[in-house]
Amino acid sequence: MPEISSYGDDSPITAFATTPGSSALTLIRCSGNGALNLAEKIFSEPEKLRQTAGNTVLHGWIVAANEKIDEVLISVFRSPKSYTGEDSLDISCHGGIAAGKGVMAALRDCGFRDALPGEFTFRAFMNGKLDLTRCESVMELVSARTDKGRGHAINRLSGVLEHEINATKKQLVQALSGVEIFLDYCEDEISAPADEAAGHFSGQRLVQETLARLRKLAQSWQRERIYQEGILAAIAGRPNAGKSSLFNLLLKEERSIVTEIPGTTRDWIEAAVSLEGIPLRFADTAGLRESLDPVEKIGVERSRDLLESAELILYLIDGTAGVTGEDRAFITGNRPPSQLLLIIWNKADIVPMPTTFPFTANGPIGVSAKTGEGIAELESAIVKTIEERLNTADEQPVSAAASLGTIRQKNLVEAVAAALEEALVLAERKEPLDLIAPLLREAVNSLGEITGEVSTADILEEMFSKFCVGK
Ligand SMILES: Nc1nc2c(ncn2[C@@H]2O[C@H](COP(=O)(O)OP(=O)(O)OP(=O)(O)O)[C@@H](O)[C@H]2O)c(=O)[nH]1
Ligand SMILES: [Mg+2]
Repeated sequence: MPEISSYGDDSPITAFATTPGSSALTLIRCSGNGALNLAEKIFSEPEKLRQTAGNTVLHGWIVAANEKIDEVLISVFRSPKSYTGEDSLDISCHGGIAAGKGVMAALRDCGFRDALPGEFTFRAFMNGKLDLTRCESVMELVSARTDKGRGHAINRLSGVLEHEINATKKQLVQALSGVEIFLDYCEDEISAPADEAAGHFSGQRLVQETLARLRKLAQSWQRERIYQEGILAAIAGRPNAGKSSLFNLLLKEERSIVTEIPGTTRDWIEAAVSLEGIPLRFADTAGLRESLDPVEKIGVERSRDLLESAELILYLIDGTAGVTGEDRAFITGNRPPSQLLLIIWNKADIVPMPTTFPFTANGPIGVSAKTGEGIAELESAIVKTIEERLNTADEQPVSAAASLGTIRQKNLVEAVAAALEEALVLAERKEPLDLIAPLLREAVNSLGEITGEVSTADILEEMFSKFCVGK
């Protein structure tokens, strides 16, 4: 097999589109110049394959060295009507490990090479089938963890973000055109259009509008990031407060060890759960206390580090011990400014939650991790706490449902906004237009980078290499 270190050729490639394992079917994808001709060599019906129209399905056998490897269905796509824009085949083999492996070996032997990560989508981009925002949404879709995450990715796959970016770019190009005309006129020493000649940048209003649109878009990332990565919610409290019991209850499985011995949990553990479409990563931590036991000590240190990075802390008070000095110190102490905190009174089955507390904080909510009492209320409070934070972040909601899907897009949108802000400051100061023009050009360029209209081989390779193989 040839050593291919970079994307960019159109040779026939193949990859598993499904993970080989115990399943009814395995799907293998093939694409590239000459892919159909190569496949003829190992298909029991070569003539049919040669003559068939695109978008058809053929039944037959994969045969190698006169041996039937598997009975398959081949979906045939002819260029340009395929995902990649090239001649392509999807081979449905029997599931399990052996059938797929056998077919894959036959494909390699007849000349297909293994696809690089994301190479099919890369080719779709190069052949003008998808812009970069849609390519990225393909990956988002594959890794979407909740229905909402899926919905947002589908929006971008249908081009909502691409259209929004192109619309803002159009506005900006319009603003830039007045400046460019002036600069051209200057070169030719011909008199300029009135506005620009008087030193006024006539596109200020357009730039302001574009900037407002981009700011909304940049804000959408905060919500989007949460749908993609989830929120880290750490359960904290003194030893024996019932953290592991609550963790298990929220997960609906016995993941963490629960005993009546304080200091049971040593190393923190994490598990993913979705609450009303919000993906959460709950972490059970070691009970916070000064310990002489070297192992527990390390566990507590590691838990404290985790608590620093958590976006939400569920702080458990052991109802049977009441609010201790350590509880109060944690609740009223310094924490990262963006960190959310929800106070929980546990063991309410033994000691009901008091009506007043010696601190003000979000909550408290009375629960019993033993009987399940109050857990539904706790789950609603968690969702509400996160939603409130998201709503403050979304002071200007993204009306057109266009939202950003990747940090790459977010960085570029912010770069565009920064350039436009600077351009507006210069325009306000009535600075010469040849200082404003480069900023506007830079902004237009960065918008083009978002959709991939402007791109370099390095950027593309870096981006697609993060995709999974077979996509
Ligand atoms: N009655 C009652 N007992 C509880 C409740 N929650 C936990 N317990 C008991 O309290 C003890 C400690 O529970 P854990 O969940 O292990 O407490 P923890 O906070 O994880 O403790 P460490 O890992 O040692 O920090 C166990 O015996 C639990 O059965 C509750 O709501 N009510
Ligand atoms: Mg524990």
